[in-house]
Amino acid sequence: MTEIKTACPLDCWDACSMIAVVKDNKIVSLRGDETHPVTKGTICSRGRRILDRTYSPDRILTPKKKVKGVWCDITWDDALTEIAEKIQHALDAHGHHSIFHNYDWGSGTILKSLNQRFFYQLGGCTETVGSLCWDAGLMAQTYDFGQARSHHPSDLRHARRIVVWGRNLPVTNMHMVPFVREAMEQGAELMVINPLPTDLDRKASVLIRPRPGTDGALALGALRICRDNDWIDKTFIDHNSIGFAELSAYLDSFTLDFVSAETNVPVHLIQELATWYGKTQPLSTLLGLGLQRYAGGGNTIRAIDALAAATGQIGKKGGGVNYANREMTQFIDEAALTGRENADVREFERGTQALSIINADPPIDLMFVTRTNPVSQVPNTESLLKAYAAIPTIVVLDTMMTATAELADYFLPCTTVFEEEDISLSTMWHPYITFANRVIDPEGEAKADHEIFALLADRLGFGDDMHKPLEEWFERALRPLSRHNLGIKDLRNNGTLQIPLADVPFNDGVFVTPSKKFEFASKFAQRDGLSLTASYVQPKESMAVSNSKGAQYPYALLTIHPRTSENSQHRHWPQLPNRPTAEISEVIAAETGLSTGADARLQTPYGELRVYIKVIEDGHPYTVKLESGWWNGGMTINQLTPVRSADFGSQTAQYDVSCNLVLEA
Ligand SMILES: Nc1nc2c(c(=O)[nH]1)N[C@H]1C(S)=C(S)[C@@H](COP(=O)(O)OP(=O)(O)OC[C@H]3O[C@@H](n4cnc5c(=O)[nH]c(N)nc54)[C@H](O)[C@@H]3O)O[C@H]1N2
Ligand SMILES: Nc1nc2c(c(=O)[nH]1)N[C@H]1C(S)=C(S)[C@@H](COP(=O)(O)OP(=O)(O)OC[C@H]3O[C@@H](n4cnc5c(=O)[nH]c(N)nc54)[C@H](O)[C@@H]3O)O[C@H]1N2
Ligand code: SF4
Ligand SMILES: [Mo]
Repeated sequence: MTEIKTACPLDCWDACSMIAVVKDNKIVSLRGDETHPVTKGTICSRGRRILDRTYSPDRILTPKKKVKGVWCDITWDDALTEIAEKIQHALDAHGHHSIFHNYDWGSGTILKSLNQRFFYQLGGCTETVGSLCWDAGLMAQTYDFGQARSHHPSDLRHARRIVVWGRNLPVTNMHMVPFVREAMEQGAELMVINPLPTDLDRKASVLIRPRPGTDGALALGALRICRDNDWIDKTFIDHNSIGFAELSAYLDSFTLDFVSAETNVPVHLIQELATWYGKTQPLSTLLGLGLQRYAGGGNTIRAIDALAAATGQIGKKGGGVNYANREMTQFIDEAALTGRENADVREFERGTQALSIINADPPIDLMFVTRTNPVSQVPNTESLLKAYAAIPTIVVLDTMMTATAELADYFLPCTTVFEEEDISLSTMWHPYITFANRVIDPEGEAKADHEIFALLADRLGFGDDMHKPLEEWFERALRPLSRHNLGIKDLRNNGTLQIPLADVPFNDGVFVTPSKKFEFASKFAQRDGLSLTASYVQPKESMAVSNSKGAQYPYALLTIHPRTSENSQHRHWPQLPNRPTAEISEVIAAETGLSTGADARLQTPYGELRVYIKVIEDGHPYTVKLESGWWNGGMTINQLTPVRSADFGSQTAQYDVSCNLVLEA
């Protein structure tokens, strides 16, 4: 038996390192790596299930080609030769923009950037940009701070109060929980702001259940109270920020009555929120991604940034508005792997890709899908299915059949992390990267993505560019670390390496904005056609919620991240339910006559899905919870969601949707 260190590649806050126990080229067990400074030996069920997926009977281990609607076996040689011919044909007929690389972050390791390199070496391609995930918040923090940065996890112990604002911490970021517990053992208090219950709520001394999509009004209302009571940090405002006067002028309309009506939050809790920020030092805000998936999602994050900055919570131990850790990207040179410089790329936003495909000129001849399952995960499945039906050839690289692969013409089986050598990192939270050793030889005929693309490149005449020793790619990617005398050798030796970032971002009072100050008023935002300061943008659909009796869609629908699956990846463990479960409040149960176990139709303006009902006791009374990621027999959760963009970045607003529930006759 040997123990080999590897890492979880999933698109997750935690980026755990793992230890695989191997005997005769077979992994006999998998556990968390006790030596990881943050994740300390525990992994979640999603990480564990990468092992189940590796050995699953459902895994596809040979290339497949669909012939007259039926999947048939094909050799690698034939599959790659046929696909290369199709690429050449598309290039000759319509140029490189007719080849569409549809990718996302289903696996977040460094070498996956080589997938893009292949397409750029064709001269360019069409590729997906924008985000189903976090872009509105990233953009907001770029306007305010210059970059989204997070405190080192261990810094939380300095916080006197912690506000978990729209992050489902025990489910999506479980390794943060011990840090919260430690801070609380030292006396910190906890507030949770979330329309839906979370497992953290019982630890909280204050719970706020806003109407979905209205947190911007809540933050601005609290800031107005702080300003009116002089609970603001004048030194920070005068010396380290610009634009507070402009924001302050806008705050007057955020009266308690207005904010309470808008957010459904009682007046005393708005006041409580203001005292938390205004009268506590230091207070740490742990922001999630859920609250920016609305029409006004970017402005919501700017409003929360402003509340924390004006009350002096920035640049201090135990403070910060912790959303993401984009500073990490300065040390990982992705561009050195993608080689984009001379490529001519046409960009389709992920969320609006259906329309872009339909209207494309030149048209899309060939679509490659890597590291994503868009049919399940992109809002408004119906429009996507129509668009994909018009694409002559679809090639999917994956390990198992997915809602998207079902539509493909070729399925190319790729390896799991255990069968590859790579580097895992996350830019969502902590500053540690881990070397993922190759633990076993690939099962069946599976190949790593970069190998598949290198073999295709051989057939198109640029194989030399893609077939470099992996060490060379690692060195190129980690070159920025050399200014700290660190590199791939240190990573290999240590297994896990800390990227040298400050534990407390902006502790010198210097920001990376154009003014080098925190920008309550951002000229960059204005340049992008947005308001100078944070403003409140109502959600498009949930305003009808609880306001209009008899509305066709009287409830808000939140399709949040699933507890036991990474997006759509583990939706069939332990067993694929024939339909998903919608959690509803007692108020909705009373209004609709639905009870736990009932079979219902969940309707939105965009589609309908049969669901089972579970009545829960807590949460915003007019909000329905459904976990995303479920798909089955051509049905997905996203058939209920709209093609809608948030205000900032190229972010989808898939939580900004209303619904109704009807008992199935
Ligand atoms: N178990 C599990 N963990 C995951 C993932 C997974 O699929 N499963 N996915 C990973 C990925 S890709 C991501 S992006 C992250 C996401 O991590 P999170 O941001 O924690 O998760 P989300 O499900 O996006 O939404 C977070 C919370 O936002 C709340 N929320 C929704 N709307 C509002 C609102 O208007 N106001 C407020 N205050 N709260 C609101 C939801 O109720 C939910 O509890 O998780 C990662 N971790
Ligand atoms: N309604 C609703 N929709 C959502 C969300 C929501 O909360 N609600 N969340 C959004 C968010 S935050 C995100 S990040 C997206 C996620 O959207 P996706 O990234 O599409 O999500 P996954 O379901 O994780 O699909 C990843 C796919 O990549 C495959 N894969 C994994 N590793 C590799 C690899 O190394 N190579 C290749 N070729 N394939 C690999 C997996 O098997 C899986 O099929 O979904 C978004 N969609
Ligand atoms: S999914 Fe996240 S928490 Fe789970 S093992 Fe992977 S990195 Fe760790
Ligand atoms: Mo995400």
